[in-house]
Amino acid sequence: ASARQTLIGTPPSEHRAQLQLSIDENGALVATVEAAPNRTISDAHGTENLPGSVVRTEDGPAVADVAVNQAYDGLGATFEMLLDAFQRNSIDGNGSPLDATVHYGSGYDNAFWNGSRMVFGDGDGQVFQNFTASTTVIGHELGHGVIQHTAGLDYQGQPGALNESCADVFGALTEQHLLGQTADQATWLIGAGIFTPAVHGKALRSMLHPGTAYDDAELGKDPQPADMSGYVQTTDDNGGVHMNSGIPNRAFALFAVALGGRAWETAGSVWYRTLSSGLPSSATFAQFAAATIAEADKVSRSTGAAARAAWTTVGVIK
Ligand code: ASN
Ligand code: ZN
Repeated sequence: ASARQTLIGTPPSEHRAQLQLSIDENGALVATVEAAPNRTISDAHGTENLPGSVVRTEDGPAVADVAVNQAYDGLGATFEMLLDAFQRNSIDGNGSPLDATVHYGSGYDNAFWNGSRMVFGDGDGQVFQNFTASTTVIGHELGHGVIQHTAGLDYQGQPGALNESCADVFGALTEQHLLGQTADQATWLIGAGIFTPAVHGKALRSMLHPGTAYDDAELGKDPQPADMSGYVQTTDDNGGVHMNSGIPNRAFALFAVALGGRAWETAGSVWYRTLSSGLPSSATFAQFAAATIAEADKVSRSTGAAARAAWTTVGVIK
């Protein structure tokens, strides 16, 4: 222990992290981050006042309110995925606390990352129910925090759609990691379980089959394009960030399924390294594709070829 502390120092105690050094079977030095989450869940009690009152803290017992426990567990699942898959200690990579507010607003039909915390509405009860019910939604919102601390993709146009897509990637990987699913076992759905039974639909989005997540009399049809021929030019929603994200979402899912195995260990690590290796915040689809292919090529020729094939299928590269 003393040799380790001499080498790397002792992390501040509030970060609750420890770097473990070991020698692997090839004699190489391996560094592993050992860390624990630091969660605080607050309740806005149906108002739009943040943060609201604290209702559950780290290592505190489960409470009577299901939404509080769902948020607590979903934050934990995301934390564990980031640590296990990418050796990333929380949102900022340095043990940042995980803060969330539930019961935000009245009949509030969304969840969001506000730059420092996750905020969850209860839904209007007609179309949406409680947004904490979906691990993919929680992983998505926390993923926005990771993106903010890495590539910082601009929330507009193509970099905005990449920001949305990468948040979906973190959401999907969180659920797959929690359930121990391989890429071919996964649903690749984002937000399954937040529609009320009245809605004709499976989820908010489908990463593998964009445009097929719902088809409902009230909501309409899932508008996501599956390739560049359907790219949506609009000034709504920061340039259609939640629509055009379907294109890179499908590239990721196709890549992960082609590689097989656990997506957080394969395709996920290629995407994560792309986000954290100097990608410009203004990256276009083509720039992002080239960067993921460069990272995939470092893994192996076949990994690079699979990445190229996926981006070709969705029409981003020729
Ligand atoms: N749930 C949405 C998202 O995280 C909220 C938003 O558009 N800001 O993308
Ligand atoms: Zn988002």
